[in-house]
Amino acid sequence: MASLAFSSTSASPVALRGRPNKLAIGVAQSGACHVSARGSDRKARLFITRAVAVEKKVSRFEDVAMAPPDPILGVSEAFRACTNESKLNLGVGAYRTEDLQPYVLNVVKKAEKLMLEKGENKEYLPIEGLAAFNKATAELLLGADNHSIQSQRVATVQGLSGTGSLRLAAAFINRYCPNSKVLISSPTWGNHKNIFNDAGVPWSEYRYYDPKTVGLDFEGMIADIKAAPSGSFILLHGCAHNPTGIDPTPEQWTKIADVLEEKGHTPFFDVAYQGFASGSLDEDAFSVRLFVERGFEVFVAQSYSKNLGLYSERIGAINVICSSSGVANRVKSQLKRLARPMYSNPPVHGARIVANVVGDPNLFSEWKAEMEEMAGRIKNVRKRLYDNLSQKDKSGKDWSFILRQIGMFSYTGLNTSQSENMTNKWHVYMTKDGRISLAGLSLAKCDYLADAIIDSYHNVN
Ligand code: PLA
Repeated sequence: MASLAFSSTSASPVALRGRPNKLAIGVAQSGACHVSARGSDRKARLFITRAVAVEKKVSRFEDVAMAPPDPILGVSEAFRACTNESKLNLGVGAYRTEDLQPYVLNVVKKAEKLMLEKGENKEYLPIEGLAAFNKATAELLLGADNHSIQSQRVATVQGLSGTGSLRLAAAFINRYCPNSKVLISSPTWGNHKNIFNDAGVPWSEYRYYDPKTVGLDFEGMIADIKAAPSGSFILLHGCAHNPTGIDPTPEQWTKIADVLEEKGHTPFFDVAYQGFASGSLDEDAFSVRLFVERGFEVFVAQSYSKNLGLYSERIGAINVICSSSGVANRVKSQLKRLARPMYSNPPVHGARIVANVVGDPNLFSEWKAEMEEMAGRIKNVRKRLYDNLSQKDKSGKDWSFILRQIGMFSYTGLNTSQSENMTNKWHVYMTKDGRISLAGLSLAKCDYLADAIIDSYHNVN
């Protein structure tokens, strides 16, 4: 008789499969029983081997630490878990209707209907993505008659929305400009740092936001860009800077271009809000077009999450405007080479939606009208919030900076504890840097939000 520290029935590998390993050990330790080894020592050894294997397999990942929740997407998780009726999700930049419901654009529904009627197949796309999409996206960004397009100097590769496009460009920088640094604004969209960290690209910050004026620290920005090693990549938000909502003026953009030229830096634009900031696609592309016009080689990551509401379709692009068509061809070939082992080729659905909307004059003008409407709703909410704050706050504080900010967000100036008070006391879910997404706010809720902001600002240090 052999005494084994497990039950021959319940501790069988099949029975254990799918159970948490800790439970398996519990069984192994407490369920001691006798198993007959008569007839076959081998059988008994097998059981022992299995038991040892089970015990050893606590987990090879036991030392993996819990990752912190994402500072932006984690806010939505916390919001979903909250049961308070007044709760508001002003964390992630996702457009909501006045009833605070997600919005699918009518042009998207129409394009999808067209796509269904065409009955297109689901074959793999080429690595660089859907040709009609790539053409449309570069034209939207630069203008169809832009010289860089006419002379085939633009390398466009469809990406996994803005994030995936930024990540692909970061991988390119890591491989082909390994000693270059990327300069990012302080503050910036939090994921920029993760993207460059994971791609192994060194980065540092340039001054951008001045808390004293709640405006742009233009002098600081220029000084830091000047001080960066020549040939750095300077990450710029094409429009509607996230999180501050503060953009340089056209004159300031020109000065920024002068400094980049002087230092031999390469501009790298993140364009996540084209058309969403001002309501006009062309106006919001001003900064990018200025740099292209001036003859820079430019990186531009684009996203259709916000302007077409295609958040979960993961549709965007990376464009590299090069000095010759030969360089553009080679750059594109290397972007494809980087994409292939990462995700092979991009998804087709969102690309077809964009291509159909942009390619059809009626849908295109309908899209522009819908975009204006969305941008307009956000502007109305911004104004109402400002009105409520200035009427209710008797301290004399000037809230007019809210009106000067543009895009989806308002950077309220609330610090971490004040932002936490917004959530803990008022059930207003927002990022800890004091950013609120006005796209998730309704006119009806401005009054409540103003009370929450005034309380948090004046009563919490
Ligand atoms: N670049 C900037 C400046 C962004 O604000 C965002 C999205 C992206 C890129 C990436 O968007 P995409 O991958 O969906 O195209 N920022 C959001 C969402 C709206 C997020 O954090 O992912 C935000 O709440 O800041």
